[in-house]
Amino acid sequence: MRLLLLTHAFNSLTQRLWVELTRAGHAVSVEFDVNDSVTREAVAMFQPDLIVAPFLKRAIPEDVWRRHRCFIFHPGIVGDRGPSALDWAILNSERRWGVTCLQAEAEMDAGPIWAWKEFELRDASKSSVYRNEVTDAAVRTLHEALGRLRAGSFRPQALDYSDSGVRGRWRPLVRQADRTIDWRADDSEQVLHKVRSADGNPGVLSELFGEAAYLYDAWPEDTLTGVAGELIARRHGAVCRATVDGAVWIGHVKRKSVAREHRIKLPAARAFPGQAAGLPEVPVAIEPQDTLRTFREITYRERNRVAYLEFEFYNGAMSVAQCERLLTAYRYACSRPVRVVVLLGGHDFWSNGMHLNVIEAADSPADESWRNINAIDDIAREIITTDDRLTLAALRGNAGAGGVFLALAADRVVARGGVVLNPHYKNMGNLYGSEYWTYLLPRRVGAARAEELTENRLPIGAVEAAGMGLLDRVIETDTESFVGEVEHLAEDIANHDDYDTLVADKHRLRLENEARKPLKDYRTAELERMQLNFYGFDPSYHVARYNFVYRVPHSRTPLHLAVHRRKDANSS
Ligand code: COA
Ligand code: THG
Repeated sequence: MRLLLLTHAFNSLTQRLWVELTRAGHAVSVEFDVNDSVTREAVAMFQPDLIVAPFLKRAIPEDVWRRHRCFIFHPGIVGDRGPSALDWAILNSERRWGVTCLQAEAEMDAGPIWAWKEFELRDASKSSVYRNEVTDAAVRTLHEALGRLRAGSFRPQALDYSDSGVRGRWRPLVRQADRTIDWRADDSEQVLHKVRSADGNPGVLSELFGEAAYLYDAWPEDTLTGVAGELIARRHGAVCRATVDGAVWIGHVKRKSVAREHRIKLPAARAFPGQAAGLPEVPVAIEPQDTLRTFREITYRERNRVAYLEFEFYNGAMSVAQCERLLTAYRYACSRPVRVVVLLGGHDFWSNGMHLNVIEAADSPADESWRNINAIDDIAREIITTDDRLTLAALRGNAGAGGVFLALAADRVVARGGVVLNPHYKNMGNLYGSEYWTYLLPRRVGAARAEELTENRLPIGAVEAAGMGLLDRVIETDTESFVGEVEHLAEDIANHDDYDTLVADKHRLRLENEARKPLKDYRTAELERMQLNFYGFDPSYHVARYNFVYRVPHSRTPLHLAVHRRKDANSS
């Protein structure tokens, strides 16, 4: 079929559906929902058999949905309607939630239902539920709906609120007043809940250091206490605030009442540098000695001669300081009597490369970019040159740009089946990229494929990635069971009869490669190009980063996605 993905943005859900539909053999094109006339134009050009809308903020025009069937993917159970589905599900502490595929009609989200799936609502942020449970359920819903459409005889069910099985209902847009934190009354669980219901967007509007700010990235704290509402500590980028029954950490904030150039989401201590400096820095060991909860981005543990490093960096973005801490943690792992070091990344993202928001906020974004890329390169080099044990990158969540190549630094790379990779830099203003990608990518997929991947700038699914050798293996589970599977795999490697041979082979291969072309030469050549991106005459990278960080709305769909707008587009 010819499928048009009509969407507000090419976000993680849209990318996953793009991957699934392409894998199923459909001709897929993408149009951003910029305005009605652009949508009409796209439909006229592509002549889709079906329009798929995974992420829309506006109504599809009547002439479009009357002439073309449109599948809306709504992140709610049957009967749930409105623009804040997941926000309400979290605020109302729903136990089960779901995804519904309905056909667009005049009344928003009230059209006939083609398919739906439910899942247990995990205690996590809105965006985490969206990137995991909602995305996996949407994929299953999509395949079921397409099967029914193909079968021909299926009649979609009209929404009927008199049916006792219909639990959902219309809910309006969540207002800030619906989740205002009362620091003198709300306990820690209530604070966490409210922040999670609004994380990643729009955030909970509260106040910090006496100034209005949106809060994100909240973590529980089981030890520290203080007078409710007072800021009592800082750790790395986060600040700790006392509640009536304990305290919570706030990792990221966006200041509200400042000039536009300061209104971006940043680590809390970075957004309020002067004020945060006055708080006591409370250190934490990377190796938990108890089950007490606290803010800890990097976690180390080991079992049966395997080391596990998790790095729960918000949005997968890695600033200079975060890279330095990760490098220290990696070196610690390599100092331990372990045979395999597993790099688990974070729950939602393995890594998305350098921290574009922190770079944007720096006095000199060019200098900060330079420091950031070097800090990531230092980690990549340390992993590549680890010659006395084996390394495994295990991707629970997506990776993009430098984050993908950092994963390739490990000896083996495995991913959860639902993972989507973006192994390219060009979308960020023609960034050349580093992370030793010119060494790591061709040796896995060959020079031609490497060129294709970096030029096409398309997402690829874990299955396709494994097919071309970019990954070694796909593990088909959900995010929650993935780590258990990885533990089996890592222990198998550690206990393998040939373990010593594998390490010796790896060491020998590295020496051969080094003799052919020293690792530092790859880095030098990549960084020469990056220096041009950062300091050269062409400001594309700085412009693209600005647009990305400030979420400047798209004015058109890029041609690598809008196949129907390409001059060469005449294939099926
Ligand atoms: N630095 C800072 N923030 C980043 C980031 C980075 N490198 N990568 C992703 N993010 C943020 C996004 O801004 C977004 O923020 P939000 O909290 O305001 O929503 C969030 O992470 C990702 O949201 P989501 O909608 O799930 O992402 P996506 O699936 O649409 O996009 C990527 C995934 C990787 C394709 C996209 O985020 C991207 O292009 N990132 C930039 C990658 C890059 O160029 N890195 C620098 C080069 S090393
Ligand atoms: N039929 C048609 N178009 C659609 C849907 C449909 N477009 C997408 C929509 N379903 C699913 N998403 C939304 C998006 C917004 C709203 C409801 C469902 C909504 N928005 C408020 C408004 O427009 O006034 C304000 C929201 C805001 O400001 O964010 O109610 O079934 N044809």
